[in-house]
Amino acid sequence: MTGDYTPTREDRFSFGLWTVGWQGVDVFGHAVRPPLDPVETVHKLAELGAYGVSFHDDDLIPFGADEATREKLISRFKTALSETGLVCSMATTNLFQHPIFKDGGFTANDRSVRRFAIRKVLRNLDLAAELGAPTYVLWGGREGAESGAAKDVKAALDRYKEALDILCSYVIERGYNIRFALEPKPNEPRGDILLPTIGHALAFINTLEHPELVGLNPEIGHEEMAGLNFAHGITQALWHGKLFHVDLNGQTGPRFDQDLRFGAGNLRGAFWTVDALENGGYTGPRHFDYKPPRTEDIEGVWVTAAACMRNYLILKEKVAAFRSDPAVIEALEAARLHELAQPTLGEGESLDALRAEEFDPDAAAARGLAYEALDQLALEHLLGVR
Ligand code: GLT
Ligand code: MN
Ligand code: MN
Repeated sequence: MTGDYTPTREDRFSFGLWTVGWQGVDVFGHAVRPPLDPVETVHKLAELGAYGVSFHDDDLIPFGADEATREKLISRFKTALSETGLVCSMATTNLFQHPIFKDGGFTANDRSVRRFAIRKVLRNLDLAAELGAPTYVLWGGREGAESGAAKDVKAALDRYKEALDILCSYVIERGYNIRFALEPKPNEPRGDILLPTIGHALAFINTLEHPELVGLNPEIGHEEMAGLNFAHGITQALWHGKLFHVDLNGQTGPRFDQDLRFGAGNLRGAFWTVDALENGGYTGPRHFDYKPPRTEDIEGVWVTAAACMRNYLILKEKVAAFRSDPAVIEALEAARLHELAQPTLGEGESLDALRAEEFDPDAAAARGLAYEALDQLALEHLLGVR
């Protein structure tokens, strides 16, 4: 154990303005904290060791603000970025808060709402390009329904695709160096949300005119709400070359979206998530999307932000120790991981050879795979006894 879990810019940690800035308004209660000035957030995140910040248009510029206010707020934000060296690592659009989006943005039945939603995204894309954000997230939390007949799902998917095709053409036409990342979620705030999981979103991307410009921003909590294995999900996204961004947080099983700090909730899942990111070729920001609980004052908020990064670094160290432990290397061998990496047919081998092969299924079936010994080693690394 090195004991030094101080984040540096090289760790590429980033936070959304809306995370530490969450005032605690929920379905049952009022705000518990005063608004946080984005400029203060930028300074504090830089001080804590983050390298990037992300934002929704409305996090920075209140919905409906006039042009002069907008310009002033953008310029203050830019100054804070240049004073601190923090980068704008991602931008996104708020298509869920204003009542106009109660039936969604891109897939609202009301055509005028869809046109307004696209206008809102285009406007913030210009700002994202100006601030140098390489990734533009699209979380369609309001794209969905509470009841069966209210949404024609095929038509809604046509409109979703149309919106993405328009946005991709726009960034190409403008020469922006921006890629889109869809963020799946199964439910909440809508009863059922379209593109509910990583798998649904991956399939959808294949229908687009510019699939190369669209990838994913999966969130731990969102996949776990659906009972899915996050490490497996992001590994498949990486396998498809589609893990453009990631939302790290904590969740305890299938229930409402908890947005706990990273490391809280499913800790074993967090261990395998860090393993998947660190050893799976992910090079993007380690972005935290969580909500500091309503119990905390602003001091407590900064405790949670620091803890997200610290927990990531602790887990990163544990994962590295696990992967380099000679007992683990031996256990992986015993578990035949090297065999899985081998193609099932030999090079140039015919199916005749495969069919003619002598094989004793009972003998093969009797072999244990020793996975439990391997998993116990992982658990002991996580528990800190190895
Ligand atoms: C909202 C949501 C998050 C998304 C954000 C991006 S907004 O806070 O709960 O999961 O990542 O739009
Ligand atoms: Mn969430
Ligand atoms: Mn998210």
